[in-house]
Amino acid sequence: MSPILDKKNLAKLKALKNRYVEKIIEKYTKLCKPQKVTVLTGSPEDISYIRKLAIKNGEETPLKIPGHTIHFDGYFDQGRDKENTKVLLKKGGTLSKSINTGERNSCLKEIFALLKDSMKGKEMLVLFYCLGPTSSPFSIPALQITDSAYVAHSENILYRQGYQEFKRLKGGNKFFQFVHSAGELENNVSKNYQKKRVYIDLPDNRVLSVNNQYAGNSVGLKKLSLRLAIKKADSEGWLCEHMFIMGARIKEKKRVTYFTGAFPSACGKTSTAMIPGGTIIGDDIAYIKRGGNGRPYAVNVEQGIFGIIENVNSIDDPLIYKALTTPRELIFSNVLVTNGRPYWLGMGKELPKKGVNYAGCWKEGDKDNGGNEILPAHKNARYTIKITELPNADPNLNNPKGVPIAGTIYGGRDSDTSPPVIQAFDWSHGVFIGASLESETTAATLGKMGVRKYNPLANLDFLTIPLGKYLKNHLEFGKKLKHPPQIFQTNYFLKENGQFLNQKVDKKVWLLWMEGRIHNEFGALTTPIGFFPKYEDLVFLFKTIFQRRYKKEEYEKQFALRTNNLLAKLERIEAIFKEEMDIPKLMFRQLEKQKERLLAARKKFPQDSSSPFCFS
Ligand code: OXD
Ligand code: MN
Repeated sequence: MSPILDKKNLAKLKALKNRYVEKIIEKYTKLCKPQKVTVLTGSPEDISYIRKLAIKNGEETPLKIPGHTIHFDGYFDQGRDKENTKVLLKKGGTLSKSINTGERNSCLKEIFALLKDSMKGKEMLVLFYCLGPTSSPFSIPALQITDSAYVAHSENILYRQGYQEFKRLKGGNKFFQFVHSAGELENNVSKNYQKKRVYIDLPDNRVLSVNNQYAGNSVGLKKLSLRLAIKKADSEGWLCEHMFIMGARIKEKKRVTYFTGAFPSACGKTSTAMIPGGTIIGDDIAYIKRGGNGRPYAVNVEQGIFGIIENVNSIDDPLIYKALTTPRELIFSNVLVTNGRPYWLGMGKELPKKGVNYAGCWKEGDKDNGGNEILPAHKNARYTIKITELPNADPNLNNPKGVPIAGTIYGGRDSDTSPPVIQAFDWSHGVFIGASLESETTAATLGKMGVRKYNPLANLDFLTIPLGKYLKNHLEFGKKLKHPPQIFQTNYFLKENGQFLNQKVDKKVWLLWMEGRIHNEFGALTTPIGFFPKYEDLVFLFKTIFQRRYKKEEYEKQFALRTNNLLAKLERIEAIFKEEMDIPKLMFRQLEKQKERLLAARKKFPQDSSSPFCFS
């Protein structure tokens, strides 16, 4: 071992009795040449050390409220970088058209060259975590190497500690590894952002990431581990999904019904997981396995939230807003800071006209080099918090067995096609609904916003197996379940003349309708695209939940069957399916059947959109 690993740190490493781990540390100490290596075991002292180091290094600055800090990512590092994130493949290997890939040998050569000497003068942090609850059939140990105390601090909040899990490996190599360097820094942000690279190396269960800080690119256990776990799930027969897990609770009936939900980021995912009256297990990534009783069980891979802060305000997200404005451990990123207080877009307050933000010292009207106005806070600004800091944390958050899933929701940002909520006819129709998900792009990824993009199961950005194989796995997983979850689709973003047709809070009505459907408490209308809620049931739900009169005109607009738009969507999906390899035949059959049903409806009701009252 190298002399930069002192006795104390060496002892922590040696206690694991794991040659694989030691070899990895040796390899990257030699390559990245840090000034010193610190091994962290997740003890309270080590956790506190990281908190302080992030501040000492200037990666975070304390704010006025105790426990709160602010971190800034570079101006060009404000979202997941799809272009520079690649799955490495052997020469000649292929995946789906939409998955960004690179030739393994040349990409490894490139990234090792970028990592070379990248930690000179810096401290290498070696951390051990567990994806999923500890001591559980779901647990995957994960080793993180990074030169960023902000990354380590974020992981200490977002993930369960895993030093003991590594001991349980008894010298084995069944763990994921993540190597990250922010690279050379200028004003505390990665200077060489043009050389930002995130390479996913499946054969070695590792991801290498360099010249970035934004957590979606740098925090190994978040979206980087998702890619490795999708491959692992594929080979072991379970599902790894970009899904929240939440419990819908009906107090009077003492009933909890667990849902998973896949939404592209910034499309209402966290706010659905946080619907008032329910309890949250996770807002982003779920592992799902078959239980012995024929039901699917899910765990949250994480224990915290790296949430989008835009529009979090005391009316729409009261619990998160309260947590963000009272003392506790929490990291803000890329918000505006003025006099030690954080400000963000849509917080329900007037924002100061100057302060410090992701562009540096900022004042209203400032423009970037391209002449674009710099907003006070970034649209993808975030907060990082432990779920247990929220009063609605579900009691089963850390249950090693997971929770039984009765419903799955697919949701996208769709201004003109799908109604606010529908139920699939059955599992394979539900998989088809998920496989046809489209969504308008948001600030969570770099690039233009508001462009309609295909995003099957909201997981396309993270797939490391061909789309066809991924869909086949879903179909088979459901087929083997005695009690497959009911599948639903939601759309909170339907518009008319540029105005949203729904209020944000309406999602609670849709959730409780879905919950009631699972328990056979509501009827439904059979339409060409699935089951629709009946008007009278929604009247009842709006009245009991919000004491609001739900008008017939609202229902008719929201639940109109937009036949032409739905048919146009099917055409787009069919073209995509045809370009992919091996899309299961069943998906094409579902598509054909849906098209036939829509054409039959158009014959009967030839106008562009038909009222839901046409169906029974
Ligand atoms: C996220 C994302 O941060 O999907 O969850 O971008
Ligand atoms: Mn996500």
